[in-house]
Amino acid sequence: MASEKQRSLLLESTSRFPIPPGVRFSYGTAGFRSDGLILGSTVFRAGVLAALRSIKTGHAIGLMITASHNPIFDNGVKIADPDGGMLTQKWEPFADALANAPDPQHLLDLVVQFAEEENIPLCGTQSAEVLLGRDTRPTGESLLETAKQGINAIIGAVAVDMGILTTPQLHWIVRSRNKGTKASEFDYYAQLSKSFRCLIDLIPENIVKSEVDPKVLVDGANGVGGEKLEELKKMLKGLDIEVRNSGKKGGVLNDGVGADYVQKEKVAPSSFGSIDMGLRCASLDGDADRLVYFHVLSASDNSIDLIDGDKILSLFAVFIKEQLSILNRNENDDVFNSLPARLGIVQTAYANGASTDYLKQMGLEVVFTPTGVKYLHKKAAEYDIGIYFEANGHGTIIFSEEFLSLLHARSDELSVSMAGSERHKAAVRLLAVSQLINQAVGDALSGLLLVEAVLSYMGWSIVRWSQLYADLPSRQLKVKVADRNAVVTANAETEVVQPVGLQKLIDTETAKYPRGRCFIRPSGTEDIVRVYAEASTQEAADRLANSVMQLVYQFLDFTNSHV
Ligand code: 16G
Ligand code: MG
Repeated sequence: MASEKQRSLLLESTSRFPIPPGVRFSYGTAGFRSDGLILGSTVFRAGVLAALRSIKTGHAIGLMITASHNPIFDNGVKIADPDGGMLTQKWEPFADALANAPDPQHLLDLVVQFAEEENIPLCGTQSAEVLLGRDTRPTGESLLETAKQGINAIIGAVAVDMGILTTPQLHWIVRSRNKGTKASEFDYYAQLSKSFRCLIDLIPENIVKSEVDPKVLVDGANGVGGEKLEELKKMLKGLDIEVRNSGKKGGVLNDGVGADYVQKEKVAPSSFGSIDMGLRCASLDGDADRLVYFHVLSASDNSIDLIDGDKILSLFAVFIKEQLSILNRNENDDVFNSLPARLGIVQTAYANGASTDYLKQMGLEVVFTPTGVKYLHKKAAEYDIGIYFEANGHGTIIFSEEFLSLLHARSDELSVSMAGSERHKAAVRLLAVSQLINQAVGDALSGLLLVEAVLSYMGWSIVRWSQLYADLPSRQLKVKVADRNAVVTANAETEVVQPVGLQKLIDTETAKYPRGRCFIRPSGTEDIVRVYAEASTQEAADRLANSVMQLVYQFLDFTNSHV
């Protein structure tokens, strides 16, 4: 039961942040997002929710103020669960209901009812901790203050302002704090730089290094990622990083820059051009949870060869598979015993078909989930080592706790019986990867360092990496319809189940094109339906996408006129 004091505190605090009329907020794929100026009530309520989640779990929760790759005047809020992952999906309907409660009394009723259902005590003796972070957007500071008020509206909850952070840094900090390991921003840099150094120190001597350019140029999207990369750089040895679009020289966040722009438009971001031809370039998104690479192709225009999340995933898969096979190589030693590991690759329907073919040819197990990190991460966690990436550059590698402790034990054994052997080094490398790569969520900074370490290990230039396989030409289209939720999909978004009959026509259309593949899904972040098509030529992919777009119009107009 909620105490009287709690009830009146919540009523009084909520009344200070009325919801704007005529707007409906939706938790969407990864949190609330909209124009930053109308987000006060939503962020306040997200603060309330985070405090309740902390009471429920008995651990610290993260609350991040960011709108990722959206334009600068948008803002948003993402919530991190105790393990550093996304807020449990079970609470999403509550988040939606809370954000849209029309007045303080409705909100109080919702909270009281939910707290009863979830057994969350609100009697005044509970405690809760919420760690807050924000990116560099102009509305960030005041929204963070608003979130604090939401947290403080729950008796016993404490808000800890961690200041400006990347989204993955906050997730990492939440996870580390709850695990009882070192958890400050400085600790994050220290762990990343130490594990990176370890991987570099273990590069075999016989690698031909001449192919690898010593320098990487990084587009910081004029956001928090560029700023934090400058911090990380100070602690790194063995890598030359030049940060551009760090936001310091007046560029606008996500405006003609950043991973989303580069990946969608397939052009170089601003401040990059023909002068960089052939050099290894990377791009972060606005809150640094996405990473793509590219190199500039032409002196006359801004065209690039894009190396997207699928190819980053493939590079990581090659490296991890190799380390596992070295670790389990029988070198006729007396003490041989293998450490089998289930290695799983997780992709979405947006993964280029050529990447999936390549990974399967390597003998890897590839599985698919719907779009959105919460789905991929959960699936990847079913393996000893799960590697997941979306084509847009969001992904990471996760190691199960069980496998990590076996690996630690094996590394200790080998350090006695076979110190300095390749098998021992492989164990140490895998442990270093588990420290370097963010286990909580996709992280452009840690991903960048792992790419750099693996390329050095392989002795590969960016061109060699890009040649792992050739992407199939693809096309994405946005279709504006009256109600995007009229589209319901199944089988990891590859099949339309509603409107009935549409999938059959998509199949017929797709079958006309060699290597054709096409799917549609309602966006979780924009009010549109997305069409994705790929085929053996660009022209064919374009035509397939266009004809399926026409089908969507036909069907959704039909659907709407009969609702
Ligand atoms: C969000 C998701 C991203 C997904 C994208 C799809 C997280 C942290 N972010 O940005 O993974 O690819 O939405 O957007 O989950 P869409 O639904 O508009 O296509
Ligand atoms: Mg992002």
